[in-house]
Amino acid sequence: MQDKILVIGSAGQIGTELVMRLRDMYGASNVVATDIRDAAPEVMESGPFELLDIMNQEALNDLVAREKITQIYLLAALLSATAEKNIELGWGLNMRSLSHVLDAARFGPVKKVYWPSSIAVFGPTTPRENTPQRTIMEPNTVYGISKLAGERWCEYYHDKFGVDVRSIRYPGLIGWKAAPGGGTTDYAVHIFHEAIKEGKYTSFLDEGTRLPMMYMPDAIDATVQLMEAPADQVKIRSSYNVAGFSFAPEDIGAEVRNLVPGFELNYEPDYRQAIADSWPSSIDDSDARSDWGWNHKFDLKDMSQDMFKNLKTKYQK
Ligand code: NAD
Ligand code: AKB
Repeated sequence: MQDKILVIGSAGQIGTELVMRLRDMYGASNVVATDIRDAAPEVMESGPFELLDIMNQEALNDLVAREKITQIYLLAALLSATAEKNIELGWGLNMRSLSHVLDAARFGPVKKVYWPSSIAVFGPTTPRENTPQRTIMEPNTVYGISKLAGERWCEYYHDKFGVDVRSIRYPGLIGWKAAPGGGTTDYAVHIFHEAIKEGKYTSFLDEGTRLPMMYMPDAIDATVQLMEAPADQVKIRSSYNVAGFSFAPEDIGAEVRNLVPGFELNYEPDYRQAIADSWPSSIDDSDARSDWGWNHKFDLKDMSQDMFKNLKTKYQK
């Protein structure tokens, strides 16, 4: 039977790109994009789009039944910086959305669920370099606590109720198609926009703040690769570490300067610095590589060149 896919949060940074990839793979009419706000024109015009508030469990269940949904990708969440400013909404949205979707698979016709976790599950007591899959996890942000709790629920629903739920701990994601949604790693996207528009950028993270990052095409590849893997290759049902490359603001600044001569980078760290300081600098993703063949393609230089080329074209239109 042809899978019918529901994407929740499809107006966001990841959804904007993931919906288009899923429509290429499964056929446009088989991917129902939803959000609480309008999505990018290409998402809304290339296939079905509906407004859906994931806090409304009945609306979710109605849509799943009406559209005969068999797979759900849950992307709605408050990210680290925004959640830290709104604790109740961060915790409420991040936890209830997941419980509504997991129950749609436990009690309903949904066969497979994708839910992203984050490097934010780690905390200040976690080993920072080459952070292992299994290690000390004491996150000290609302977002990180919600992601760690979410991972435990995913494993629980898989082990107790047989729900085929799959997850990746994304690092900071960098893409040119959609704006980032309120994370601590967003500076690595803003820097390209400001370099092209103004020739300078003031980073809200300080010099020396080295974090794990990934270019969006690699993140989308990892996501669909994990979802397509045979179930017996998906040995971790909490969430997989995946890595691309790591850098600090001055490293990406140097790459940007190669593309925009004279580019000026300044630093004004704010409350997001403490969040970044609690996260790993680099990630060991050997389980993802050996279990389902994950391999990243882009490094810092490739990513910077591709981002610059695409954004420059976008601004010239
Ligand atoms: P985003 O903020 O860009 O998009 C989230 C989308 O969810 C938005 O379009 C928003 O309108 C929608 N949304 C909010 N409340 C909703 C509700 N009640 N019902 C339906 N939709 C709602 O986020 P993103 O960057 O696309 O991230 C998607 C997922 O990936 C999140 O779980 C996030 O934690 C995770 N993640 C992202 C990154 C990253 O760097 N982007 C890194 C690690 C993990
Ligand atoms: C954020 O900064 O909140 C996200 C993430 C790493 O989860 N980009």
